[in-house]
Amino acid sequence: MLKELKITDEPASEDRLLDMCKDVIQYSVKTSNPRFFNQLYGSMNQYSLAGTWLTDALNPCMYTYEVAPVFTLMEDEIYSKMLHYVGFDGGDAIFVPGGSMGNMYGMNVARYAKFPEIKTDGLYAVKKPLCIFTSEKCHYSVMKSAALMGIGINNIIFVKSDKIGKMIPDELDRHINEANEKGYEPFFVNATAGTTVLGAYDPLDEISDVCKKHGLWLHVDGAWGGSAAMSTKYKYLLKGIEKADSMIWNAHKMMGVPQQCSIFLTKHKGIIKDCHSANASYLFQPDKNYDVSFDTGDKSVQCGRKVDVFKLWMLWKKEGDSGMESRIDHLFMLSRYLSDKLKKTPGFKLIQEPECTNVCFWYIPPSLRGQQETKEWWDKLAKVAPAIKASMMQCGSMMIGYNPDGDLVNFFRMVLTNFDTATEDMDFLVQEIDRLGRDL
Ligand code: ABU
Repeated sequence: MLKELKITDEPASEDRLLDMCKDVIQYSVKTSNPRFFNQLYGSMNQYSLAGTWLTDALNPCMYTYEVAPVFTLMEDEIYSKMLHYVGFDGGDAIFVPGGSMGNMYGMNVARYAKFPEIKTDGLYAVKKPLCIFTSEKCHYSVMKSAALMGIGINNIIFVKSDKIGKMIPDELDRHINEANEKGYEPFFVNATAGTTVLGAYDPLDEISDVCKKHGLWLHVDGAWGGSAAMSTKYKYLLKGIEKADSMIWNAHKMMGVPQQCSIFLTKHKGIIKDCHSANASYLFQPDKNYDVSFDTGDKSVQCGRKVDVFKLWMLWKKEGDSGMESRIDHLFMLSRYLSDKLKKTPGFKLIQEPECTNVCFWYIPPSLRGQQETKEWWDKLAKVAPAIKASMMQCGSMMIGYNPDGDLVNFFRMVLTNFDTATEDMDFLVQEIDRLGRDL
């Protein structure tokens, strides 16, 4: 197939293209398989898929109401529902291409709120160096955003997390005081609702009190764990979210919508547009024959913006709020089922009780069981997850990610995002890891 990827002078026949499509399917990872646990997404819903196909067939662009009238109104409906779930009623929102961009929006809008002059005069408008705060377990996009926005990675102050990965609010308070004393200009705190690896939820209620005390913008990276807001049973994990200023929430993760589907939300109506607008007169003419407040293009840092709403709207409309809640609860149930099973099964060691739907654990092969946990032992254990992963990829039975984290050597990070996954798949996973790893 590789040599067929080359585009040459010769046109290809339709038959050849069809063969290529079959090859593409054969050699691609089937991320909607209920045993794909590798990443923070992976699911397929027929209504969402239909929404995607129809969107692409219509090929609209979201910048103006005149070319995307229905999808603009649909976005408004989705925004008001999501804003309501997190207590930002009356706020504002915009679809963005992924969680990383959403975190950058949070940082940019926060900076605009405190220093609007930076939009026109650049960073020189502020005399002191800007700084921001985030936990040591935050997503790496916080670093990318700080670099891109001219804040600088060295001006990110990383706040210590506790042993299960939650930011320590007293440490945040201490760092803010210290930064003020050193002559920095703090403006932004990023908290995480569902960290990428361990799935920890930062204590938003306490963090928001610290932010209020110091007059700082609180942004919540809920790209992964934000969907808990839809669950009566698990929304306690987001306690205090309504006191935050902004949030990113990825529907393509726990809500099971196809990639990409990310929504940046803020409780401050109007600020997204004020911060990003450039008033292109060829696109946003004020004298159109409709209410131009329906043109959303100037809220976005993009010009062309793909329609991401329809695939989400189709799923949500089909399921209703209650169906969406059951789907989220199902994933949480599976994570608790798996962690209980791992605790009872010889050779498995749970890293910590799951808060979100990530379940992190080591598999200890019989050759390493019952021994002293010396440095050499941990070095050997570090090689187990990569070896099992290689075998599972070879036989194609399932796909799970692994990684080290801080002092913890390579462990499996099981991620539950697919509503078609069942408890039987959890039983299979445990047996399969043991089958692939018992002779290591
Ligand atoms: N925010 C993207 C996370 C990628 C992953 O760990 O699956």
